[in-house]
Formats: sequence, C-alpha cells, structure tokens
Amino acid sequence: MVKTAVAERHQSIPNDLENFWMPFTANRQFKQQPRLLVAAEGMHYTSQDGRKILDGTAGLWCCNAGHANPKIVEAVQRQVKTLDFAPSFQMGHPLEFEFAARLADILPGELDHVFFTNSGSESADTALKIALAYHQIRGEGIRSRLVGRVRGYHGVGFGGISVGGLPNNRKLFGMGLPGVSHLPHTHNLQHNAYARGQPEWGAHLADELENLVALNSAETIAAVIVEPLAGSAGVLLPPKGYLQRLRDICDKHGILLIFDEVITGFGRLGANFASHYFGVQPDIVTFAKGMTSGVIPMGGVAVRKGIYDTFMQGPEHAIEFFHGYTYSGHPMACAAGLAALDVYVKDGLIEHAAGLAAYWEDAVHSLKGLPHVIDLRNLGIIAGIELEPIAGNPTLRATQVFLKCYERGLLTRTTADILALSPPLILEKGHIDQMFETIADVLRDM
Ligand code: PXG
Ligand code: PLP
Repeated sequence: MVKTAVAERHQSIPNDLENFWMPFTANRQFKQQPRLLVAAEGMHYTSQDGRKILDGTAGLWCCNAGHANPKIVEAVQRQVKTLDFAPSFQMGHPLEFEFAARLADILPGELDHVFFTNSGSESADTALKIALAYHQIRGEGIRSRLVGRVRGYHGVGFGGISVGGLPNNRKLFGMGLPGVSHLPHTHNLQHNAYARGQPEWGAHLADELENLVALNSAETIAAVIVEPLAGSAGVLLPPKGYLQRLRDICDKHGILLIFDEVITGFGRLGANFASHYFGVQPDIVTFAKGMTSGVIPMGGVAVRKGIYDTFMQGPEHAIEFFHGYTYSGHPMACAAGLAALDVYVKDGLIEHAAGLAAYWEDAVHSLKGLPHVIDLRNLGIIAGIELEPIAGNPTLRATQVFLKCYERGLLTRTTADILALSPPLILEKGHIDQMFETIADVLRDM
C-alpha cells in the first residue's frame, strides 16, 4: 500500500514547480521541461519517466561510492534511531571524535586536526578564518591579505566568492572581502590542448605569486587558496611543477597554503587526496562532497597540530575559536562518513579508480577529431571536454550536448562550453565505454 503510494508519487510531476527557487539553475527553462530524478542505485539514476540514467557526474562530484551503498545506508539508518542529534557547542558525541581520528589517518602529511562543517562553501570560509586568526594570535595580525586565483571556485559564501575567480559568482554581490588578490589561472589551449594528464607548459605561472609579494610585501599575506585541480571552472589541470612552485614561494615568505580539495578529496584522482597524488603538502585542506559519498551533507577543514595548538591558549574554560555550525559533526553525517571511508579505504575503491585511470584517459582522448571538440583533458577519474562555442551564443553548445546526452541516458555536467565528467568510483570499463560512445554519437549528430 505504502509502496504503491510512493511509486505513484514518484511517477507524477508535481503540479506546481513555482515555489522552489532552484540553485544554479535556469529556473524558467527547467520548469517548462523539468528533469526529475526519483531513485538511484549503483551507477544509475531512475528518471521520473522511468528511464535508467548512467550517472556520469557522481551526482555533483560527490557520490564516489555510487548510489545506495548498503553499508552507508545501513549506518545512517542505525544512527538516526540511536542518536538523531547532539548539540555541537560545549557538548559532543563519540562518532565525531572517531571520524576525525579516522580522517587523520588518510589526510595528507601531518594534517591531523579536523573542524567539521556542512558543505564545501562553509569549509572554504572556515579555512580562511582559521588562516587569519592563526596569524593574529601569533602577533602577525598584519598578515590579512588573501590570495585566490582567477577561475577558482571556493563555494558561494562571501569569503569563498571573494577569493574565487568566476565573474558570474561575484559581480552582483557587492565588494567582497577587502585585501584579496588573484593569481592568473593556468588554462591555455594554445600551449596545452589535448595534453594527456598534467600539461607540460605553465609552471612559471606560479611565479605571479612572487609579483604579488613584491607588490604588497610578504608580511601582509596570510594565505593562498587554490584548488589543486580546478573542477567547477571546467576541469583546469595544474601544469607539471606548478603546485610545488606555489608551495616553495609560500614557504619562503611564511604564507599558509590552502588546498581546496572539495572535489579532489576522497579518491577522485585515484589517491586519497590530490595532495598525495601531486606530492605537494598544503598547510590546510578543505573537503566535503565525497566525505560522506554525498549521502548526508558534510564538510571539513584539516590543519596540522601546530596550527591547532596556536589556538589552544588562554584560560582553559575559554572558547578558543569563535566559529562553528549548529550541525558541525552531525551524528548522521559522521555515520555516513565513517561508512564511506570503510568503502573507500577498506574495500579498495580508491585503488580501483587508480587502476581505471589509464583506460579512462584513452576513452576521453578517443573523442579527438569529433565535431566541435577543441580540447580534451583528463586526470584520475575526471574529464573535461571543451567545445567550440556557437558564435554569439556562449554556453548553448554544451547545454545542447547535455540535454541530448540526458535524452540518451547519460547524466553530464556543463560549465560554459565545457562538459565535465566525474562518475562514481565504482565504475567499470563498460560504463566508460557507454559514456564516451553516447557523447561521441551526440557530437556526430550535432
Ligand atoms: N570548493 C570547491 C573546490 C568546490 O568544487 C565548493 C568549494 C563548494 O562546496 P558546496 O558543498 O558548498 O557546494 C565546491 C563545490 C560543478 C559543481 O558541477 C561543483 C561544485 C558544486 C556544485 C557543482 O562544477 N563544487
Ligand atoms: N541565524 C540565526 C538567527 C541563528 O540562530 C543561527 C544559529 O543558531 C544561525 C543563523 C546559524 O545557523 P547554523 O549554525 O545552522 O549555520
């Protein structure tokens, strides 16, 4: 009885789509022709019209363990019955300590103290606040300048959009944080089109940080924040040697280096974090998304003990960091996260992804020469397919490809005229074949 009611509800489109203001969506177009997903399992969604859709994007770069993984589902079900919520300020519950300790085992280098948030945006803002406060407490309060990068994405909070570098995310929202500078982005089709993996050209773009230091003087700069691989802006890869050069310049001038690993964390590159993959150690890492395989919202910021200890001063009854969220360390999120870690680490999902990266790379580059393709990029289990924009109508080409892929049973993501793929890490070769055959067919028909 109940089951039938649920099934019926799923099979009808709600009468009124007006009230829900959808995020980062063309609301008016969507509401004329809605695309609703009603169920998910493994590598697939089920659409409202009953079709099986191959998930080429792991939801929004987050469902790394695939959908409805029984270990994660059961952990959440058990937790909601046991402890639904515990206050996060001046109270605690065991799972958040256990989860932080388990994360410390897999985080890069000496990053072993974890602050919990509920999203990547909150993680980015939290990391920036930690960096500013850290310098203040150490008596270097003049270090208050933040450095981001053009085409960077660090979520949608005021801190994140200030250091971020996507014009549409900034231009209607006031002045942003004062004292922010931007490095140039590293994307260059002339030098690097069709590079397999990391491009050869562009490490010298990190030297722009030296110019910002010269212009502003080193002792005014608190932190540099970059995505090791820029996802949202269209899969922009770090040139070989670029990240290490940023690290070296930060070391030389006492600047904290923050890696925003919201997309690259938890196996996306076939390593626990991009920091491991690239062999470059940041001072602070932000993460979210794959942390719980997208099942319950959660994010976090990790720092080394030295940064944490800097805050642990003053009377012991005093709060050390005036920051936190009602839902920091939510019990259900911790339960989902612990179960997701079991799947990633104990069940070998990250090795599985690493083992498929070469096959993935070949599949991505098999699109070379097809109509409208002007660049192909890959790393780990991520692909960027850059298309020639339709003259006078930027974004339309990629939107058309996205819609046609969806009609043919494949979910993709677009940003500008770039198609991004980042499927669940449980994928097999057959899924890769299907993804790229579908995209190839769509491009040929356009
Ligand atoms: N930092 C980075 C590097 C991200 O990629 C955020 C912060 C913000 O996370 P939240 O959880 O607040 O959304 C992100 C999120 C896409 C896409 O398809 C990318 C993101 C979110 C939604 C869509 O490019 N990145
Ligand atoms: N706004 C008001 C009025 C609040 O009382 C609170 C939290 O108590 C917040 C915002 C912040 O909410 P959250 O802790 O979920 O980020």
